[in-house]
Amino acid sequence: MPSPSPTLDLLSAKLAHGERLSPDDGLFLYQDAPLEWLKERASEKRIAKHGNEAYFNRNIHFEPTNICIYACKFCAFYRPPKAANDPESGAWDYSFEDLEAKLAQYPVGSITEIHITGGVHPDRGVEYGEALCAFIKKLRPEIHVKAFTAVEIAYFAKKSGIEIPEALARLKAAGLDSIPGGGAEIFDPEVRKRIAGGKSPAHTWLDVHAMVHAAGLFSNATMLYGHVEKFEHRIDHMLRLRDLQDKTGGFKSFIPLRYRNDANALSHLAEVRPEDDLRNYAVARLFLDNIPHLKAYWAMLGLDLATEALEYGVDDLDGTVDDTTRIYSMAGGPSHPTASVLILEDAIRSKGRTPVERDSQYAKLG
Ligand code: V47
Ligand code: SF4
Repeated sequence: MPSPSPTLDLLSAKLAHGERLSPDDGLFLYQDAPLEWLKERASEKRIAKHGNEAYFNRNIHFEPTNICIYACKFCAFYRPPKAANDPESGAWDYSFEDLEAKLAQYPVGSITEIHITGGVHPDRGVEYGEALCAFIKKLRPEIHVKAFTAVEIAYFAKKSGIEIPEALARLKAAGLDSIPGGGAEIFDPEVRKRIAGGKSPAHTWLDVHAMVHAAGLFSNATMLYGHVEKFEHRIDHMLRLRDLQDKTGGFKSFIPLRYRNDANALSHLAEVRPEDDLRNYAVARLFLDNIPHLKAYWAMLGLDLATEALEYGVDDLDGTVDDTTRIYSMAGGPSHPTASVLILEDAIRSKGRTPVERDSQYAKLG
């Protein structure tokens, strides 16, 4: 029987031999590959890497402030510094005592990680980041502190008048364990300018992560998609991550984030369809071949679609979250994102996978 597509046959052979896909191959996958074919190839790759297991962790988020010097167009979360004292503005700025009260809700052993990201507050340098990490470690030394995006860290260093490696060394000494993948958005300069004009450029994000890895810490990487970018921009984004990962090996997880269109300056844009999300996960699994874990962040996507994504190359659903994030609920994600361990385990089992609780470095727990 004649083959439906010589290019698909070629790509199947490349993947079967563990050959790396070129940017043109990646583009073909986005534009022309049937979704069923992508699902099968991505599942083969995730099984080769992780067997039948799918991961989750027990975590909470802490978003210290939504006051931000930047004004990314896709962001429903930030409030400008002038809103800080306006009770009607929706701005917040939590104290360390607020954080202590939040942590007190979680007995020792009930969470393994705190994920901290927030607005880039104009007054905060590295001293703030150090104090926050040290405060958490003093209260709860057993909790992994995954904190501050590359954008926040670049600003800490600038505000304190020091180089980024020094800022990182100080944060690490104070208790920082890893950094999250936020702030990457889309690296292409034109698209970045249109959606996140003013925010630090792609090379700063990549440089900060390279320095994080050189400091002996690991990090994650995100990609915000489904707004004004084209498929070539997504490929360019993943290519830059793939190149850096070849050099440092310091990324643990890649987290594609679908643009959500509630209450922000790009709300006129429609969101992409669930099948586009699934295609994006599968392409990421095949093209971005050197970042071990592919995460469907259910608090952004909804648990049903994140569960479906387990069939498209995803091996991690993130964590229990427990209604501690507002970045997505303010932009159109689930309004009170919380999942018990049982809910996450059931979701994973519903796809015939074995649930595995992990720590922040993906060591298996229990
Ligand atoms: O960089 C903001 C995104 C990111 C919207 O490392 C939006 O484990 C969609 O980094 N629609 C921050 N996305 C969140 C983040 C993250 C999340 C989960 C896990 C990890 C990890 C990191 O949130 C921002 C931006 O790309 N974001 N607004 C929006 N309207
Ligand atoms: Fe600020 Fe981050 Fe929102 Fe951009 S995405 S406006 S940097 S909080």
